[in-house]
Amino acid sequence: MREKTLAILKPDAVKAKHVGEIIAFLETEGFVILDLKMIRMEKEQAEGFYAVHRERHFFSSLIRFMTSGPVVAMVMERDNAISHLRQVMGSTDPAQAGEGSIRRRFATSVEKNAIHGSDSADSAAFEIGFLFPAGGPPAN
Ligand code: 3AN
Repeated sequence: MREKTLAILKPDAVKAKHVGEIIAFLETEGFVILDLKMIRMEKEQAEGFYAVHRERHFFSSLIRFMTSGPVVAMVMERDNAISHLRQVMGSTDPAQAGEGSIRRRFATSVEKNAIHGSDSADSAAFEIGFLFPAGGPPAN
């Protein structure tokens, strides 16, 4: 099924200059980039985005990390985009992430794990609307 998902290249990936390599890899995996922007998340924005994790022990650290530098947010489309992105990202913990996965290659810890990807259709709809409320660039 053709679907959309939301990816964020996190502050660690941007700082390490892995943006180009990660995007090139995602394109070779068949993802089409529909919208993309670099932003520095505000604290309130990051808290809203990660609201489902509010009660987790790592929440305040996660918010501090996600607001520590610019990130690249992207809306991407592909067949089974949500599950395929999760597959090519690899596990949250880079030590558990599969060979060749983005996190295995670029993450340095469970927190500084290079990329975020929506984990369900509901999260994808929420996250795309949250970061791209205007609904995408004009067609030409
Ligand atoms: P994923 O990003 O693989 O969906 P989640 O949704 O469990 O993982 O966690 C969201 C984010 O919170 C992760 N990408 C990571 O940056 C951070 N995180 C998750 N677990 C931990 C942890 N145990 N310690 C620190 N940060 C964590």
